[in-house]
Amino acid sequence: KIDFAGILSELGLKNINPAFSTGKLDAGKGKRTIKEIFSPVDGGSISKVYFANDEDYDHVIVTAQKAFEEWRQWPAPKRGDIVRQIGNKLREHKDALGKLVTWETGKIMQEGWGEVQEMIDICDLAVGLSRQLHGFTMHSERPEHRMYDQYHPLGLVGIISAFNFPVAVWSWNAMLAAVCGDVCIWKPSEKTPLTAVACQNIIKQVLKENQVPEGVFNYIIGGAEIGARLSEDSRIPLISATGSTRMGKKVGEKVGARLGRSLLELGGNNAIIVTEKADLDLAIRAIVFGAVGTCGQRCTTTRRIIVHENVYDVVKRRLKKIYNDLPIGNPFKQGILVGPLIDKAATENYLAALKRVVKEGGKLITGGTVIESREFKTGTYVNPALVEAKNEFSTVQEETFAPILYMIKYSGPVIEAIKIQNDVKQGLSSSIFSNDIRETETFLSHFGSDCGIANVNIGTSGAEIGGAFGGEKETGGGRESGSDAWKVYMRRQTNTINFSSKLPLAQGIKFDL
Ligand code: UN1
Repeated sequence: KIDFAGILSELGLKNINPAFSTGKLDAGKGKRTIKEIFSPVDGGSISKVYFANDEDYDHVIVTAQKAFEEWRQWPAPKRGDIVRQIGNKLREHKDALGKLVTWETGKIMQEGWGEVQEMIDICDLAVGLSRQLHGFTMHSERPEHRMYDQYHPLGLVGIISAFNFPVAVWSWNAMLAAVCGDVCIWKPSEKTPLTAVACQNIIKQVLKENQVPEGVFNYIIGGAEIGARLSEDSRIPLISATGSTRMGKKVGEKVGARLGRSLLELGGNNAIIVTEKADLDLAIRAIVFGAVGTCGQRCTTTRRIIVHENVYDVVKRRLKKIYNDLPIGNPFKQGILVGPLIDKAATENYLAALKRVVKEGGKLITGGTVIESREFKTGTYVNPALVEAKNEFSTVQEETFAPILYMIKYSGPVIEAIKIQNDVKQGLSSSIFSNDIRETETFLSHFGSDCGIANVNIGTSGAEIGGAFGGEKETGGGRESGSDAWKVYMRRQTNTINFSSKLPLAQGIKFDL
């Protein structure tokens, strides 16, 4: 039994929740629309939220600007200490926040908790990073000169996040940005604003206890118009956006027009290559988790498998058997592996894509139907689909945010499979299953996978936060999370210092006055 009222009260959610996080404006005043948020799990109402108006937007930005002036004066390890405490608060509320994620998105509880764990992990990474924001030192060509580069706080960071990872994506950006000395303005997906309000409520006490200036962590609830305003706003040097390629192109264009910086993490069309040398037990497990996990709504979801002709039939048989038996249902129930899609519109997209691919010559092997019964009245529960298809079908070339797995056959050496894999517009995640080092190294080489993530004997989804996360081509080129992804949140400065009594010029230029 889930104590829903308990979750709302632990996370400080009210009957109607504020449209933004800062300032003295009473969230109930002024002209604001109210949106009721319904759960994809059972169609029931969770809570309500105000949408921000124009005045709210300006208020948040001005508060954030003021906060930045102060926050950048805090030593980075002190900022890291705030993030450490935020991580601990998330540990305390992991259960409730994970359940709210499940409630609002429909992902299974294991994944709801997993998402909060990802937030905790990035906090830990950011704490260490707060003492390691280092540049290089170089040797100058001039005598008695010193050269180095350093990283300074950048300013305001706009974070536009998607419904499918409603809280983790915020934390990857916000925690790094915070230790870098930036302040964040988070626009969560309008489909999942309550988890955002909950995050703010969780961290509120830490911010207050430590006298962190008001406006270092902000959220603002609204639709696409808020995203557009953030993108056009030259007070915001960096916009980090996660979502569809269509959305990313709009954001990228607007940010580009003012020569701002953008970090784009957009659609994927991720494939797993299964060669004749694959350990099929591992491959099948990875394919199923990658394709039906989160009901096919991760940007890293496995959308295509490219299977060698000699093992194709056995892979198809085994997948069909598993697909016919998938535990689909209420994501709060233990043992359920596939929850609902986010809303009815997603179900419609799912059905439309299946119809299109069949028209193009694809063959539906199993699944592809909506589950309607007394238990499932929402129209959001579907049977994941397994489809035999060709890579060149226009439907296969697109990312459909639903559990459709396209099976594609290849023959000949692994390079043929890699060619098929790369022959899409997106470039996020990829993987190969093979125990042959020649095949796996070819896949990882400069003429191998063209994706931002390339795995061996691991599926396409479920990346750890220690690595840089993101992809190439229409995926947008941005990198979040680990490795040196923090650099995008700072401005770099090169410094040359002369401690000699002369003024020699670089390149040996003579300029005698
Ligand atoms: C996303 O779907 O936007 O690698 C992020 C993964 C997760 C993150 C997915 N760690 O699948």
